[in-house]
Amino acid sequence: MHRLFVLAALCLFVGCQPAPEAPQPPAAVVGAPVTAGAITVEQAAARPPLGGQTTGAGYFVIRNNGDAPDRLIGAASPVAATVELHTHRDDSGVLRMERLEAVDVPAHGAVVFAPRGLHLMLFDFRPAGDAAPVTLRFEKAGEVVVDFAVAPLGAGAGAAGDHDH
Ligand SMILES: [Cu+2]
Repeated sequence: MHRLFVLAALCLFVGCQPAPEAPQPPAAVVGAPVTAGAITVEQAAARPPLGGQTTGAGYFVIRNNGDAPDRLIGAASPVAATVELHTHRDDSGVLRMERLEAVDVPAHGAVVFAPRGLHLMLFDFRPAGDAAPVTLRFEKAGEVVVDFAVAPLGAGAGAAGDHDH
């Protein structure tokens, strides 16, 4: 009787009982959609710097599944010195880049970051391996960490005079 009690007490201390599970972050799947609040970011891909350059570009789709508009107000990455929001502007037939302070994401809408349009500009971009974590900062949804798939743009898409990003 006494002995049983001692054994049971011992069990509590040495872990006969299943220990409470330490929370594990979900395994990151590169390029998989990431959701925070009403915002979902999907198809995230980053182009590494071309030969002799140090800047890369990031592309993705933002979906706002909510009833209120949100805004992308900044971005950062541990593998880039600076990350800026850029767009391209047609300046008398010449595509020029322009830095944006923020990008509106309408309620129940989507915004596409794609070559020759909106893009993330990653300065001094040094991705390690085939994924680069980038934190996108939204006014309402807060910070969303997305693993960008790092790959040069497909041969077909990059061939037609898609010079820089
Ligand atoms: Cu740019």
